[in-house]
Amino acid sequence: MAGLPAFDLASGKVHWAAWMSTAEPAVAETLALCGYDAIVFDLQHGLVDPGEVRGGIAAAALGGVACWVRVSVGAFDVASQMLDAGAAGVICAMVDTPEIAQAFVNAAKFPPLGRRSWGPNRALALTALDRDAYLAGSNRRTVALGMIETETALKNLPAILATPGFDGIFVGPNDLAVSLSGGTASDPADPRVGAALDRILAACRDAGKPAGIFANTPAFAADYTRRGFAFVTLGTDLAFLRKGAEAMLAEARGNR
Ligand code: 3PY
Ligand code: MG
Repeated sequence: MAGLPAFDLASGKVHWAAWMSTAEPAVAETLALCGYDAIVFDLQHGLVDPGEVRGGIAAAALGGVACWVRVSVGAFDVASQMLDAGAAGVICAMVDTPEIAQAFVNAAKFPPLGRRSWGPNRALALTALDRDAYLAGSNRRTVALGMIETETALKNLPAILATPGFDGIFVGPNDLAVSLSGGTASDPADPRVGAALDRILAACRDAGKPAGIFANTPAFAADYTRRGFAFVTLGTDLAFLRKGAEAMLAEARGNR
């Protein structure tokens, strides 16, 4: 087998991912055939546990796309486990401080950058690499993105980005709206969120690191690519299902 495609966020092209709240292998496999560059499985707000995500990773990877997993802040051991299971990258929620960024890097990167422990059992098969080749390229190949989604994280952005081994930012615009509104609103169209996005993109450019973002709708996604985000996610799988099911029912009824 050829192994997984490279996932190079510095390439200048926009990478599109489908976001999954479930990890049903047949759904992951189907989304892998839809033209997305990657699939993100969500262990923070998703409806799944790590065992189910392992099955989803294998199905999507065999469908030829890179797999990512979002973990909750503090669940750093789970980040390592998902890389061992073949994830190409991990996204950690709520990275508010450089200390959290360092703890995340410790889990996601082998020495000398971090303290990831050896055990990439499934990843060896899915990448088609032997032990030496996997270890030699792992810190470059597996990507660790931390989520900026609070006012505190914005304040600490330069220090977070300066963490060695911390590959870049993934923005949570919904939580950012909640945080910047003092807990009174969750609308990513809030101008305070727009201003924060410009600040994040400028800091990432200064640090030479890429920025990704979760898009609630295709219209938000178009705005984010115009602004310069390198990695944009659409979804969730449940939203894809609902939209498709509603559209097919409306078409079948012929608006009667
Ligand atoms: C956010 O927008 O806050 C997210 O975490 C997206 O999943
Ligand atoms: Mg969030």
